[in-house]
Amino acid sequence: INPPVNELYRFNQLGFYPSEEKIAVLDTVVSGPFYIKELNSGKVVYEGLVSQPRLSAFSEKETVVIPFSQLRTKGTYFIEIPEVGKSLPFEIKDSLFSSLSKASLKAFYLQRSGTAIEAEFAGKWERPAGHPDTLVRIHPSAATAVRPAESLISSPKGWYDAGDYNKYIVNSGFTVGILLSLYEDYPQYAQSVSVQIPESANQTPDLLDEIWWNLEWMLSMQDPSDGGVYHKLTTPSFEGMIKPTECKQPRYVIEKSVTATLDFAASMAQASRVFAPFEKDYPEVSQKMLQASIRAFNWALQHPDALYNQRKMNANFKPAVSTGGYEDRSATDEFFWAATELYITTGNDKYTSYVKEYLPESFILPVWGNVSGLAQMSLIRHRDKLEKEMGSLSDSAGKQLINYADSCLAGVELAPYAAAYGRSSKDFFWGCNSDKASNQGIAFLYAYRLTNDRRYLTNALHSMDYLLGRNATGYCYVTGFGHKSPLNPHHRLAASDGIDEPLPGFLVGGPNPGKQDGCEYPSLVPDEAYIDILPSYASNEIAINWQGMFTYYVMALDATLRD
Ligand code: 9MR
Repeated sequence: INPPVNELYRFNQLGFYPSEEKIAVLDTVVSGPFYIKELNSGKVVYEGLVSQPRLSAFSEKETVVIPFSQLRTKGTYFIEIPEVGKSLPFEIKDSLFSSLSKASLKAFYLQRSGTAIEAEFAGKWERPAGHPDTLVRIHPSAATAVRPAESLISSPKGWYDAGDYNKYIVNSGFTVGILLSLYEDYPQYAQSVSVQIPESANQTPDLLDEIWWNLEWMLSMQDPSDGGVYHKLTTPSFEGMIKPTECKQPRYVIEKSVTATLDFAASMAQASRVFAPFEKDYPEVSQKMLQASIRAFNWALQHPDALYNQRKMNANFKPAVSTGGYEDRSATDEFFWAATELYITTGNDKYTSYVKEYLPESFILPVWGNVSGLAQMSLIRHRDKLEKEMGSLSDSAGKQLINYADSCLAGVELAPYAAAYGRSSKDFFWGCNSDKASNQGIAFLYAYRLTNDRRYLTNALHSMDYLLGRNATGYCYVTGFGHKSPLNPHHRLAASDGIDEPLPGFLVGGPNPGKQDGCEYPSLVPDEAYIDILPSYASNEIAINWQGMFTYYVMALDATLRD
């Protein structure tokens, strides 16, 4: 008799590396033996005992762990526990993350605004150009004598922010920052990755070509007369779930803000040093970005209180704007990031006082609303060229990061899904798959690079296993990957293209008991509060900042573990 396939088996749906840890989880309690069988022959290749039950810290859920790290032979297998049934098949193989890595970067190409997406690069996801953004209006909140309200500027290209079609500087700067950090941390790897985009034939790595698509747009968001940067380029309200070419609402640039201007300054300073060796394809951009960064930083020094507040803005100016706010209560972390990147790029001591003043007391996971972690990562990364005081600030940032990683590992042996991530109800909120799971995974990778302690690398892999299937919903949270992945992400490009499969390679936001979208979720247990339906923007959207963190995370693992 053939026992039925049972989806209570949860594991990384991409499979396992031959020589790394291999763990599956059963989403219920049994005891006794499990068997790993070869798919074709049904032959038992490994047997072991399931763990003691592990209890969730915030739900009634109990799991058992199925460890089979000693099985190191490449092949295709399934798990079988007599009283439960069989699992779906999985592979043990090399280069586990190479196609996911490429797809995660390629997703940015698919997200490009203002250009036709060609079949040569995107296959069936080709589409005509939309949102040229060559005639963008100055919103009254952004008007000056030189650029009066309703006058026009050109601000093309860039990536669409997320499921919506707007372009927001805060989130763009953050995304560019984490992707540039990926390049700076793994330059050889990044140079070896080609993802077939229109620029692939040039001498510059595809990762940087893709980043340039967005940097070029960002440069056009700086007011040439004073150096301040518009907070966003947006329609007054969100468009419907329609194609780019069907969008008719006017597009505006909205008032300058200190957070947008500083995120711009930071990412431009970082980009300036990263692009310097690629003058052949990008002549003069390095200097141009540095000048833009310095001007932006100076504007921010003169307007430290220019925090974007959409409600206040709407009380004073028309048309009212209801799209993404990316509001912030403080710009000290943005000052810290911008000053750090400007210091690293220029060596100019004038920036050190801000770095000293704003250095936090602990490591802070970088998210769009708090960018300190990007600065801390840059300080750590550039330790060798930092002198005296800056060098010791870098050392303390390194210690803070290791302390953070260690704090995540306390009690991890008893984690119900055998990962540091996902053990606390606080791990689940809007965008948590990136802002917490991927982010923490990256912190483990940093701790590994700083210490060479393999425990950190293993835990980085475990949190990736979590995202790719070893979790409470059984989803592999990346479109187009795994046997159960999101089919209906909140993504206008995917919803309107008439193609059944979503655009591939995108990480979705993840479980979020806050359910701000008002959808009917199957459960409000924190790690189960996820629903794969189009309207669920609070659990099932995609976004460039989330994608940027995820791309860093999967590419860094690929770079570290590929043979
Ligand atoms: O990623 C943002 C998340 O941290 C916030 O909690 C949420 C509500 O303000 O907004 C998210 O960003 C959205 C943005 O405002 C508009 N584009 C879609 C973004 C992802 O949902």
